[in-house]
Amino acid sequence: MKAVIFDLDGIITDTAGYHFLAWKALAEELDINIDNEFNEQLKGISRIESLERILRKGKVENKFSLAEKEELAVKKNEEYKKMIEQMSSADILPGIERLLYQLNKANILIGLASASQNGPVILKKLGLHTLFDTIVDPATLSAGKPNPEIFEKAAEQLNCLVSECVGIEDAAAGVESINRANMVSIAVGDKKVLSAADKTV
Ligand code: B16
Ligand code: MG
Repeated sequence: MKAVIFDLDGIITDTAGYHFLAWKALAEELDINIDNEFNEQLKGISRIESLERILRKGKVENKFSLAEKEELAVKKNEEYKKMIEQMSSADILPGIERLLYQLNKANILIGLASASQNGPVILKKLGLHTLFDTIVDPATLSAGKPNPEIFEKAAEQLNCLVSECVGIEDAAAGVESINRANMVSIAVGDKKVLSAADKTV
C-alpha cells in the first residue's frame, strides 16, 4: 500500500447534518418535505445532483431552468457556508488525526476524494490541510460518485497505481466508486448499507 484516499464528509468530519439543514431550509421554501432518511441518499452526491433528487421528490424537476437550478444550488451553499464558518479542530471525527499522522510518519501518501467543493476550506478549518499530499478538485470531474473517476484521479495525482491505494468512505455511492476504481475499500458505518466494501468498521 502506497496511499490512502479519504472521503471527507462522514469520515474526517461530520458535515452531513449541516448539509441536511441547509437543504431542508431550501426544500421548505419550495414546499418539499425532506427527512433524515431521504438525506441518506444525498451523502457523497454532488450539490447539483442532490438538488435534482430533492426536486424529483417534490415532483417539480421540470419546473426550473438550468440557470434557476444553479441559483438554488448557490443559495443552499451560501446557507451551508454560514453553518461551517465556526468549524475547528474540535470537529475532527475520533481517531482520524492520529491515523493521518501515523500514515504520514510511515511515508504513506494521503489524498482527498470528496465530492465537496468546500473540501479544501474545511480541511483548513480543521487544521489538517498540510497532511494531505493531494486533493481532487470535484469541479474537474465528468461524473461524480458512484463513478470511479474521483478515486482514479486521486491515485493519478499521487503517481500511484490504483492497486497501491486504499479508499475510505461512509456512503454507499462512495464505496461503489472505490470498488469500481479497483482499490481496496474500507467503509465506516452500517454494515447492511455498506456491505459492498472489502472491510467495514
Ligand atoms: P458541496 P463527501 C459530499 O462530500 C457530501 O457527502 C454530499 O452530501 C454533498 O452534497 C457533496 O459533498 C457536495 O458538497 O455542496 O460542499 O460541494 O462525502 O464526498 O466528502
Ligand atoms: Mg462522505
